[in-house]
Order: sequence, then structure tokens, then C-alpha cells
Amino acid sequence: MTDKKKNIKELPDSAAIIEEMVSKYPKKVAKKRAKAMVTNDPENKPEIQSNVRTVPGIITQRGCTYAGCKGVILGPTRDVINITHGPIGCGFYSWLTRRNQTKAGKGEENYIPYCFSTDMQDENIVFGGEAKLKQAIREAYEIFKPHSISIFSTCPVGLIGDDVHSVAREMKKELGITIFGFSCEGYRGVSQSAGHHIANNGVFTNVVGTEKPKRVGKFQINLMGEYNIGGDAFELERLFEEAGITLLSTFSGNSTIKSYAYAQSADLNLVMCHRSINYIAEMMEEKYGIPWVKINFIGAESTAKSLRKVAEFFDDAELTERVEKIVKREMSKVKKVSKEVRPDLEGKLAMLFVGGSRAHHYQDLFKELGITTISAGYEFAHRDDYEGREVIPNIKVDADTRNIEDIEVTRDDENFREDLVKKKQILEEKGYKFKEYSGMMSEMDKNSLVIDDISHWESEKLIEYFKPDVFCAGIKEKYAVQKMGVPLKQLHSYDYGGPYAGFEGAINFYRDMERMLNTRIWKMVDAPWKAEPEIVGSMNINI
Ligand code: CFM
Repeated sequence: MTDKKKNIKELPDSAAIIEEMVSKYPKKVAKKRAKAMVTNDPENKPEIQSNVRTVPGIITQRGCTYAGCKGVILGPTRDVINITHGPIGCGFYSWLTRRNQTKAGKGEENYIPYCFSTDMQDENIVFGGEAKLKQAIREAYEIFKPHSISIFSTCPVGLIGDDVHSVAREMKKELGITIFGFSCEGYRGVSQSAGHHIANNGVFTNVVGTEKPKRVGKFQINLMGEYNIGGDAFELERLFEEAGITLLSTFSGNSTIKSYAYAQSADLNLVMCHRSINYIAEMMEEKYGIPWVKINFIGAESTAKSLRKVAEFFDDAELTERVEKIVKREMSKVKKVSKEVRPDLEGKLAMLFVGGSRAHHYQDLFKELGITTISAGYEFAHRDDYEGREVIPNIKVDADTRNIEDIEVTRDDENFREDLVKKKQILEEKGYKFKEYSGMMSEMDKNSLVIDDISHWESEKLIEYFKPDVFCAGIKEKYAVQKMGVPLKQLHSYDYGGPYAGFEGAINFYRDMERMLNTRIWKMVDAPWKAEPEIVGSMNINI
């Protein structure tokens, strides 16, 4: 690719690089991996293989089901004691490793800095660990007197058959507090995505709606799939507050179990990370009639669009005026910075391989800087996150998906919001879109390359081929990529920076990109393997 920076109108077809990436794999593996690599056409979105098991031996960046349940969904909730039932490693390595921040009020509970584990030993594996789990719950209760405790199953728990749910029931009776367990053994699904679903089910059945609904503001919303990484939720809370929108509960950044209990009092659910939280949004609509909309607060333009979407829903002149005032003021600050940095960044190329939603959302920030996303993919998303929700009925249900309970939700006649159902209908007639997500592909350029569950080998080949100016991924990829002379921006942890959401977040991101991409240090990187030969192995079999 020689002319890659000449204001790309149309990207070249990526068939050659796909061929190169799969050529070193055994035939069967090559066939499977090729299905996860597609050349994009936003008008006619191709089918991509996703949410299937990773081929053993391939270095994937995925996490486990326990990580998705405990770390992602429940982890950021500060007023619940999350006990890991398992060997100490699972608890230790999920302890404060995700930058979900929280701000507890004075005297309010905050258990996030602690690590609770049953520390299973050999004898618990042989004779069962339920007694030790009960002991751990009693001990935690005695020390902290929490109102809620949850239990997370790790792999051995499922293998030996400990029943965390019956322990939860028994201990709930004994202690008189909320206790619930999750069957989120690491191996249960193909990735952390299964853990999201399991956590959604558990939170919905055990917590949502356990308190009476309440009215504290004129415009009540929940923000779903926002985990306050690097303080993102703080920036959004600032905007909602100024607009006069009451944020009842965030699932689950800077949030509490107590707030989930009355989350059914919302008039509208905003879904930020579709992958991890669409289940609760759907179930709340079924049970309580609360509609949901997909929004995105990454990118200044997207933030403005999302705020306007909320105002449009409530259709209140004063609210609209306040939102417009905020957008005008904030956008002028954003534009000033973008004008400053854009000339240094325009025309550069980015690649994003992150999680289940950020590889899409962050493309908006790059667009605002004039940076083209030449290739992107998720680690564990499903086809709908790539191709749009319209493909959901055609997604093949395999054994791994069947492994996760699809809970039956019935309508709560007492609290069902007929008024919201009517409101939804009227707005839909005017063209307002509910529960709509058209996925990553519809917003990417034609011929950009989309790859699911990318491996280390494939990342290296991509970098050699496209020579991007920035690669977005996580800590597992960071140093391998940087040794190739390409800056890597961590989009999971934000490299200790952020917030990147909202207007202030956009400004932070612009400035970070300017600093990161315009330093000359990357040209000076001289990886040792450039000079030393690759180690190649061979094997002879004498029969
Ligand atoms: Fe949703 Fe997330 Fe993401 Fe995710 Fe994650 Fe994360 Fe992520 Mo890391 S919930 S899918 S499981 S937006 S921890 S806050 S950054 S992989 S893209």
C-alpha cells in the first residue's frame, strides 16, 4: 500500500491480506478463520462468523465467562460484596484490574477496593466447597454487614458440582439479606459474552423491581452498558444533571444494587454497550413496558446526537432548550481543540480490535479527527453488533448459546407502563427509532477489513501490510505492537487516561491522539527480531 494516505475515498479490496493471514494455518483452521474476515460493504453487509469457539492454539485476546459476569457487569457496583467461589487466582486477577471508577457518598458502602474469595484448596475440590462458601459468606457478613452479597462460580465449581444457588438461598434465610449466585464458570461460554448474559439474567431476576417504583424527576432514565472506565460516567452524569434529566441507575458504572432495585421507575432506557446489556433492556421492556434506545456517548457529535435523542423522546420545550444550550456551549469548546489538532492527524490510519462495542464507538472519535479506520473487529461480539440487529432472527443457535438460560419474562401488570407503550407508538409513527442498532459495518467504509476474534499472528500481518498510524487494543497486544514501531492506544483501560466519553472526553481523546501520534519516537523503535533470524522449528519422523 503505497498511496494509503492520499485522502482515501475507496479502500483497496482486502482479499490479498486475508489470503496472506490464513495461508500459514492448517487447512481446516484456515477455512474457519477466513469466515471471520470480511471485506466490508456498508450497503450490503456481509455475514461474519462470530461468537464461536476460538481454535485451540490460536492466541486470542478473549476473556472467560466468569470475567464477563463478575468483572464486567457486577464488578463496578460498589454496594455488593462479590465473592469469587474458586481458587485464589480467579479472584486475585480480577481484583482492581479494570478501571471502573466509583464515587461513594460519605458513609456509603464501597466494597470495590476489596477482593473476596473462598480460596478453594485441593480438599475442597475433592470433598466439595459448599461449606467453605457458607463460611466465607458468614465471615463477610460479620465484618461488613452488607445488604447484598453475590457469589461467582469459577471453573472447578461447575466441575465438582457445588450448588451456589442453594447455598445462596440458605444463607439468605440465615442472614436475612439479599444473596444470589451466578453459574458463570469460565468455560461455560465461548468468551466473556456468555458472562454478560448470565449476569443480566441474575440482576434482572434478583434485584430489578424489588423496590417500589418512585418518581423523583420529570424525566427519568437508566443508562445501560456504561461502566465508568476512566471516569466516563462522571462526565455523562454532569451532562444529565445540567439538562435536568434524572439518571436513576447506571448499569453498572458508579452505581449501586440499591439503585437497580427501583430501576423499573425509568421512562426510558439508554443502551450504550449493546453487547453486554441488551438483555436487561429487552427484559425491562417486556416486563414493565419501558422502551429502550441505542445511544453512543463516544465522540462529540455522537454525544450531541444522543442527548438530542433523549430530549426528542420527552418532547418538552424546556428540556430541549437546555440540551441545545449544553450542546452549543460544549461543541464550541470541542471545535476549538479539534481545529488545533486536526491538521496534525488528518489522513492517518487507525485499526481497532476491542471487546464488543468500543471497536465501533471509537471510530466516531477518529472520524472527527479525520482519521480513517482501515480495519476493525471485536473480540467477542455477536453478528448483530457487526451487521445490525436485523440479523438476530437468522443467527444460528449453537450448543454454547443454548448453555445459557433464556429466562421467561412475564408482564408485571401492577407496574406495567401502558403510557410508555403508547408514547413509543406515537413516536415510531413519526420516524423515531427504538431498539435499533445497525452495527459496526454500516458505519465503516467500503472495503475496510472486518475481523472477529483477531489473533496475534493476524495482527502482526495486518500491521506489516497496512502500516497503520495507531492500533487500538488492550494490554495483551500493547508491547508487541509498539515494538513494531506503531503506537498502541488501550481502549479498555485508556492507558491510565480518560475520561473519553461526552464532550470533555472527546477533548481528552483528541489531545492524547495528538501527543501519541505525533511523537518521533516510533520511528526510532528497532525491534530485535528485525536483525535476528526468526526461530523456525522442524520435525522428522522416522518410521
Ligand atoms: Fe461493553 Fe465494556 Fe466493551 Fe464489554 Fe470488556 Fe470494557 Fe471492552 Mo474491555 S462491557 S463490550 S466486556 S464496552 S471490559 S467496559 S473495554 S472488552 S469494548
